[in-house]
Amino acid sequence: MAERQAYRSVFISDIHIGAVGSQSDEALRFLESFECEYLYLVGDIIDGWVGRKDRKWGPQATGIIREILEHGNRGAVVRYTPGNHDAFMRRIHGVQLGNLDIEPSFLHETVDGKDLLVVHGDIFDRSCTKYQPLAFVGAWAYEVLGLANASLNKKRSRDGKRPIDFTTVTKKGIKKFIGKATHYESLVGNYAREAGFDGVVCGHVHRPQIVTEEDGFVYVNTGDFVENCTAVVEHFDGRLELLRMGPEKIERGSNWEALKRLAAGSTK
Ligand SMILES: [Mn+2]
Repeated sequence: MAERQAYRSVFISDIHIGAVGSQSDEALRFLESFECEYLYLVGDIIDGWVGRKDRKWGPQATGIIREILEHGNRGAVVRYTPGNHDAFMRRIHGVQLGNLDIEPSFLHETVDGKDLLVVHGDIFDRSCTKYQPLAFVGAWAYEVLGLANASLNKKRSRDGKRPIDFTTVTKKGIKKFIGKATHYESLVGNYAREAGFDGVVCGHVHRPQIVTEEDGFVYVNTGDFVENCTAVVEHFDGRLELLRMGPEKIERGSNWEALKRLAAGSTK
């Protein structure tokens, strides 16, 4: 097997293991292609409806779980933030199994000092929240975003900065995402920016992207392994890059448009 590519961090989401359309074999090929210090599983890794008749748990599915655990055995810190399709994992918050942490959200500090909120992102999706009572969504948002916010405030107080009152930010955020004319991307971004993060890494909508705004805030979406076969990596200099498992090799790009152009030109 070819030598593994080394990254500081790898972010992957939405493999939907067990669901029809999951490109589990590509996801496994990707997981076997690198080594890293931090491996973030950004939700919807396993499809919770896997027990149904139309869902299958194939050998690649077991291979993926084994490969994830092996990353941990090799020394990577593995952080799992469950999504809406693997929400059953949310019931075991706070669990630490060796190098595997399961929490609703994480603070990731890039090597060049950016504080990134890592969260699956379904709480910012109106189609997932609109039938829920506001109070429930509020409590849920508070729980999901709490850990990353608390970690950020801890770090801010260490650096002599004042803490951010994320209860207020979360309340404002809920009003916004229950509201009408807002896009998922801007909701997630606005929330993370107001809560004091320098960027956000999420998944959920299967729209891979890395966008750096004028003020330096970075919106990162890992994409998925159903339609796009993408993931995001952090290099040892802090640079973030979008990867796509192409038919022959891993394609790289700073943004999705560039990757799509690459893919269009690649031979099948
Ligand atoms: Mn999702």
